[in-house]
Order: sequence, then C-alpha cells, then structure tokens
Amino acid sequence: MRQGTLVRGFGGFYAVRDAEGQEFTLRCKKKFRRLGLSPLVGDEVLFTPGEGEEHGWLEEILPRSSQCLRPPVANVSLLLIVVAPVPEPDLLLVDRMMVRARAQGMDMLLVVNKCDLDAGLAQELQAQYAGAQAPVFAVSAESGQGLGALRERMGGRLCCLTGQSGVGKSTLLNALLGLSLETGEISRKIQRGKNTTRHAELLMKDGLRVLDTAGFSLLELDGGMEPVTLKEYYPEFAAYEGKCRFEPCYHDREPGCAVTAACGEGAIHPQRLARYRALLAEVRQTWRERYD
Ligand SMILES: Nc1nc2c(ncn2[C@@H]2O[C@H](COP(=O)(O)OP(=O)(O)O)[C@@H](O)[C@H]2O)c(=O)[nH]1
Ligand SMILES: [Mg+2]
Ligand SMILES: [Zn+2]
Repeated sequence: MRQGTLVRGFGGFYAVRDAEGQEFTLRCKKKFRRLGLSPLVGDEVLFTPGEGEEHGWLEEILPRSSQCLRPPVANVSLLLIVVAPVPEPDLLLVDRMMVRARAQGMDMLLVVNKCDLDAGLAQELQAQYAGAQAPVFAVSAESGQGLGALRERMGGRLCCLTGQSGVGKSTLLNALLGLSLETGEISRKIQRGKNTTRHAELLMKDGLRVLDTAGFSLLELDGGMEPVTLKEYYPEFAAYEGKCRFEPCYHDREPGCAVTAACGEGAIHPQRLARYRALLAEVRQTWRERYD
C-alpha cells in the first residue's frame, strides 16, 4: 500500500496525491460506509493504485489532527484569517473564528490584505492581537507586498483561508500560489451546474499546501461550549489565570479580576476584552437554552 493526501473528491471518486506529486484516482472500500466514515479533503490515506486506466482503492484513513464539517476538510493545521480595510473588518467574527480554530487545535495567522489601500489597519490589529498568538501579516495580493514572508510562514503546513466575502481571499490564493484560477465560490457554482459536487480542493504548489474552499466563513461557536471554557481560548489571559479573587472567574465583571486589572494597565487590549465579554454573553445564552 502507498500513502498520499486526498486533494479532491468528485462523484464518488477521490483524487489522491503521493509525496512525489503523482495523482491517483481512487474509489472507497465499502467498509467506510459501514463504519460511517467519509474521506475528507486533506486526509492522509493509504491506498492501492489501480492498474493502467483502472481506478485504485482507498484502503485506510490515517488519524486526523482536526476535522471540520463545513467545509468538509481534515488536518487543517494553519488557519489564515483574512481581513482588509474594505469591507470594514468585523473583529467579533475574527475572534469567533479564532476561538473555533483554537478549539480544533489549529494555529492561526491574521492576514491583513489590501495594505496598498491603508497601512494603518495592520498596525491597529497588531496592537489588538499582540497576545493572541495570531501573528499579523500585512500583505497586498494586488501589489505582492508581504507575500514572500507569508509564504515562508505557511511553509508546507496545510493551510486554509477564511474571512468575510470581499476581503480578497480568492485574489490572495492566486497570488500566493502564482496561479490564475477561478477559485472558491465561482468554480463551485459552475461545478454544481455540471452536477458534481466539489466542496473543497487542496492546491499544492512550490511546497505550499492550501485549501481552496468557500464555506469556511460561517463558523459558529460550538453550541455545546461551557461558558467557563471560553476564556481558555484567549492566550492573553493565561498569565492571569488563578490570580482573580473568585474561582472560577469568567473575567467578566467580577470584583478583583486580574484580567480586568491587566487591561487597566494596558497589558490586554480593551476592545479585545470587550469582544470577549460579548462572546461570553452569547455562549452563556446558548448554554442556558441548550435543552429548550
Ligand atoms: N486594492 C486591493 N484590492 C484587492 C486586493 N486583493 C483583492 N482585491 C480586490 O477585492 C475584491 C474582492 O476580492 P476577492 O478575491 O473576490 O475576495 P473574496 O470574496 O474574499 O474571495 C476584488 O475586486 C479584488 O480585485 C489588494 O491587495 N488590494
Ligand atoms: Mg472568493
Ligand atoms: Zn478574572
């Protein structure tokens, strides 16, 4: 058996690429259906190649480091959260995505695109997310500024771009990979017209590995999240954990809260904390209503 990465699925077939870059067309063994297991783009799999023109067989799916259903992809290790001066950034959405990504064990970068229009946004976000373990990269997909440094940081990790519509994800994907393809939403519409489904595709070029997918922008917070766990997804709070007067402390409005104090001293950005509290209220609401 050989090992490869699942790069796309189409009408019951799977395209798998091995380490040398050779692509194989496979079908799935019946046992997967019995096990309720569906191969996902990004999966590392073991397979038997077919003879000549015949398709081969996908035999095993190796353990996943992460898994999403919308879009259906596995093993994303680095999430690129893209924002831009236009459309106006929705930072609550950014924070929501960060929580969700961190809960899935992904690392993340905050990519500020369209820096040719306004260089100030990157600086502002650098301040707001200084402790958030989401390094800020100022880039312009149009001028090429910052793309080299971003490519370097992406390395060979399996990356996925997410962000509001219009921030330049498709343009950025093309610029990063030096491609000119109809990406994401557009290609999917065409594909749907042809009666095939393609939710995601893994693109590989010059060592970069990036998922082309449209559906990552609507990340909802996990409905089952216990309110007290939300704070664990804010790396900037870690140094103050256990130092509040009350235990557990939600870092909301409790007296003697070390996080509130740190914010007063400028160690935690007030707007990031305010948004955390807004998300906390939401998670509490969902938690209260979970059995309704
Ligand atoms: N000025 C400027 N415009 C950009 C840049 N990147 C993308 N755009 C424009 O932003 C618009 C939305 O881009 P698109 O890639 O479709 O965004 P998506 O919805 O996130 O995929 C298009 O008109 C692009 O030409 C950039 O770096 N600078
Ligand atoms: Mg797009
Ligand atoms: Zn506290």
